[in-house]
Amino acid sequence: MALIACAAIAAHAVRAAPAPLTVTDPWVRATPGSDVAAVYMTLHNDGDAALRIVGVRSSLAGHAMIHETRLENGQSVMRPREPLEIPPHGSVRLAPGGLHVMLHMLAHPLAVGERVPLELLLEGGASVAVSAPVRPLNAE
Ligand SMILES: [Cu+2]
Repeated sequence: MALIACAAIAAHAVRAAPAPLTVTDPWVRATPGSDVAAVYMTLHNDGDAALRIVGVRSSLAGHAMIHETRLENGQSVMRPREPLEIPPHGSVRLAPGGLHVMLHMLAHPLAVGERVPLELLLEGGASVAVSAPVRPLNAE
């Protein structure tokens, strides 16, 4: 009986534990006439262990994943960057010209001021919800 009670408490603790991930200043760059868009934000790990983002989902996009823009042979290219690790008590910035969440197959063209829901999927099963407002194409 005591064993069953312990197992139940442990299962509850795992499910209830919030990920120590703080997301600040999320935003999406509007891309008129396109069904792709890039999402930017700053991620901060408030915990003592590294966090790894292993995937991203959005109800507004058929496919979402973390990309990194890099210069290769003088050309700007985008490459998948998953998992993305955030060191203990460290920050990772997703910003124009670097890391971003790439949204593909958008359900509709994004309007400035609209909010895009995202779910960051962490290694171990936790997830963090993000609501990113859409800013104009010329936003920095
Ligand atoms: Cu991209």
